[in-house]
Amino acid sequence: KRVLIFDSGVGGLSIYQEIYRQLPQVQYVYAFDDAAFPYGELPDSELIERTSHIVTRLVERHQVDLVVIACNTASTIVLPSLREQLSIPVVGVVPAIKPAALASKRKAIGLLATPATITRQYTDILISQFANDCEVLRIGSTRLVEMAEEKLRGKPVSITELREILSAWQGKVDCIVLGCTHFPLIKEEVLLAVGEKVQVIDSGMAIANRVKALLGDVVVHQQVFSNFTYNSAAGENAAALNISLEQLGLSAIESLN
Ligand code: DGN
Repeated sequence: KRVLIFDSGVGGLSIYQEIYRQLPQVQYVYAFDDAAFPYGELPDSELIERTSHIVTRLVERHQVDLVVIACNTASTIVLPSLREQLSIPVVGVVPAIKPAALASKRKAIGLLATPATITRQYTDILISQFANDCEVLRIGSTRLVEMAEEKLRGKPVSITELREILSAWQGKVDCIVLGCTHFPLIKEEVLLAVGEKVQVIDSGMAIANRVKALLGDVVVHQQVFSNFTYNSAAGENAAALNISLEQLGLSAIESLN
């Protein structure tokens, strides 16, 4: 079985790690659209068009059995059209509002995502469906996405800068939703910056469970695939990222051009 994981940048690697933990015998293709990064600033129509184009092409090229749109910004808008175009399961990643609402004792949640995700109708619906007994304070930040990318390229995250971005939450929330797949990559830094006892929730494990259920029992015929293809729409950042990929135990870079 082969799974395609797609994001605008390195964020989807946080989702890949969770899925791989549960399904190490599956073959993975990782694709990131660094030509249009960051997605949190793109108009909706362009985002839908780009992701449909790239993902349908990759599905065909790599003959995958399942797609994970490992990007909240894309998932909260492109899933209906992608599912219409593809005949294989498409799993989206959206903010983990429901588990956060259940976990929050003070009924005060912080949602950390991209500027696009926090204003999406999809997000409003999630909140009114699962967290209408909670106060949900939203922070949308592109800078945080960049900081996660920089971390994977070897630049340390500035806790002071992070603290400033998160300052509106000081003492107000007891549960934080990481509503962008880049953010689990800087989870420790977020906890440090918040500096108090908060629970941090992301969507990784739920996605891995869903992928496992959809793929069913993966039969391994003698051969174990640990092959991982790294796909970049523009290819320009691929070389810089290769170091981190090696650290993650991944290999192979392929350009989409
Ligand atoms: N990783 C993406 C998400 O989960 O929303 C967004 C990153 C970006 O392109 N801004």
